[in-house]
Amino acid sequence: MVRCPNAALGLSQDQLDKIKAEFAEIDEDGDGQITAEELWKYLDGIVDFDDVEAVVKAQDKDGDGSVSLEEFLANEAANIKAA
Ligand SMILES: [Ca+2]
Ligand SMILES: [Ca+2]
Repeated sequence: MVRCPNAALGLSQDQLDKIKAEFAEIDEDGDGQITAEELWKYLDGIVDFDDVEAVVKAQDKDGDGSVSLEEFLANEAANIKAA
């Protein structure tokens, strides 16, 4: 399991748990990486696959083609702060 980066992200334990649960739900094969395919399936195909791919690319900071829990957390934390 990844080390808890919540202090650095400024999230409460509650927010962190919710984000982790959401990540686990999207990560269908449980390998700790969200691919565009997994996110697209999670969204029930209601958006264009190209759009989902763009979202994954934007969140994929290390450029390995998928979103790790750390990348997902960083992105969600930014969203929460921006809200
Ligand atoms: Ca996965
Ligand atoms: Ca990545």
